[in-house]
Amino acid sequence: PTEHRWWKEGVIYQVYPASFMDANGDGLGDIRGIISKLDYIKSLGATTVWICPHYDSPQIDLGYDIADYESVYPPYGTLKDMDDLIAGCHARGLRIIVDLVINHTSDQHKWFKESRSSKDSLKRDWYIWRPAKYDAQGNRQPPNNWRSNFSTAAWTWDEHTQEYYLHLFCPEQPDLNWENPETRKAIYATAIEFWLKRGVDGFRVDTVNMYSKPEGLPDAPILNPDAEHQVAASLYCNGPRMSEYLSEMNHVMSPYDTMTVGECPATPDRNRVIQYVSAASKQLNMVFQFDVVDVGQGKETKYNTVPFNWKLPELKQAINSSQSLIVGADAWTTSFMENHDQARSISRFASDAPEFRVQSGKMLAMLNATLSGTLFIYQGQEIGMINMPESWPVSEYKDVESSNFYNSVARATNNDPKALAKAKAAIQHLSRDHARYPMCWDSTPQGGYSSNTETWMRVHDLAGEINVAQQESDPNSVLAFWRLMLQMRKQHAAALVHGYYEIIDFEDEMVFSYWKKGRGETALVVLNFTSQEQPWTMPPSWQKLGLELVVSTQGKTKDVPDALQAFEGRVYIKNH
Ligand code: TEU
Repeated sequence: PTEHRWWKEGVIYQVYPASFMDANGDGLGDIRGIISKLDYIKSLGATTVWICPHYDSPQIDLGYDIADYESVYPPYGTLKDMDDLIAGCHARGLRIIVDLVINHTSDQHKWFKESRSSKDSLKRDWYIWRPAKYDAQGNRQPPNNWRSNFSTAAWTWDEHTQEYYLHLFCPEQPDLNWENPETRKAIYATAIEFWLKRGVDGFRVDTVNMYSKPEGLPDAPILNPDAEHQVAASLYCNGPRMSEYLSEMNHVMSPYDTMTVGECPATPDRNRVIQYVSAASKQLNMVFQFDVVDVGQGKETKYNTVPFNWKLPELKQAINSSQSLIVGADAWTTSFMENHDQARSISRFASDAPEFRVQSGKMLAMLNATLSGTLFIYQGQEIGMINMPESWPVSEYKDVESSNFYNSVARATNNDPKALAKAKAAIQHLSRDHARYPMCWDSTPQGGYSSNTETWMRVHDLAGEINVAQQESDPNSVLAFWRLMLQMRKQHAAALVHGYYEIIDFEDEMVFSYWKKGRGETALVVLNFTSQEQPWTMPPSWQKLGLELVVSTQGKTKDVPDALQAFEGRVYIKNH
């Protein structure tokens, strides 16, 4: 990885508009709120801001159901506010990327309204319509057995035109038909060029590997014979024309100095990923692989698991799959553990118990900030925000993914208390809602997020303790430690951003240590993933003396005893 591009050493801070900062006091975040926090984002050491969907939308899937690519969701603000946000970023030397959601639109998009108006509509073929199938008893059945990503069928029957349409997510998110060149042209003009002309610096590309559907839309293999619909990701991800579409899209962006990061679920095959992200293939600059965030999740459905049902070697291996992309290929990669679709990393991968959560947050900061690739931080991760309190009732969970899942269990088991308790435990651990409750800014009411007592999601019970203002004044805070790690990452980019990752202790279930070998310098990272002290000794090839050292429990320091404290992390750096 030699070619230097601005995004390679970038640190990208992800903002979820609904939950970041409410400037107008309506209980929902907005663009003006984001603008008011740009200095804070810059102060972290971030170089780029990623804004989750800001477009006009019925908000069935929190903005990932877009009704108009060229206008802003009115409660968030106006096009003028977006122009000010773009200018505000650029004035501070920050870049800005926005979400590009083009696998599907909202069912309220004018294209879909036209498409559904009649079988003869000029836009009929812009979405994926199919006639019904009938079983032996003459019952109407969808064209295939696919399940959507949100626990329901992937097809919805349209009474008016007597056909089914495909939606890999909610019924309110019909999939666009990418096979139609006219549709692709319209997507590029409205969703991509419109925003590049306004000055955005790139895109996080939603569900980037789902545009090309397999020929004939075949049934998925039956994984769960009791289920009405089957998981079909292996069929609809990475379809036959993906590379063609992405090359075309890349070409549309080529006059601009952009970056793209594609969201790439269900793609365990390294060679497939390399095809998307190798510089030579000119498709995407990098992708988010799912190996890390999938650790501990159920296979057939993510919630079909029990908390902490994973071992440390699985995490090491998962990290290897993204880190290895830069070895022996002209490809680039990403480092991230959180986003708006994932529960909080402290609660999932370490401990959110009061006595451990600060240590856990710092140790995970060290992990994230020492991995190669472009680094992504999700709002609140930098202050160690944790999952929603377990005492909150299921009614506090607002997201369609968790509520559909919970309701499907209730229906399937006729409200069996044991099944519901298991389902509740799963969403308490893994729901997307944990990333979506309001950002905690200070100890004032509503955590400084809003002046309105009616916030769209409930403010965390611990907002008075875990917040930005409190940590700004504490040199031992998670926030202070993230800042230190980001400085260090910049200073030692050769090892930390570009270096090769080599696991030292693959089998160890308590301690995670690895080398990062870069040009001119090597880093040794050691992380204790347990709540107990762990013995550890420096590899014999290394001498303690003369190494630069950062310890998560102390900051920059000269020397420490060998044994690692609970959830302690260390990074040693040696120049060659
Ligand atoms: O997510 C795509 C995706 O694959 C999700 O099903 C993801 O695996 C899940 O949310 C994990 O719990 C993207 C967006 O990031 C997500 O917010 C949207 O809901 C989805 O696309 C549809 O646009």
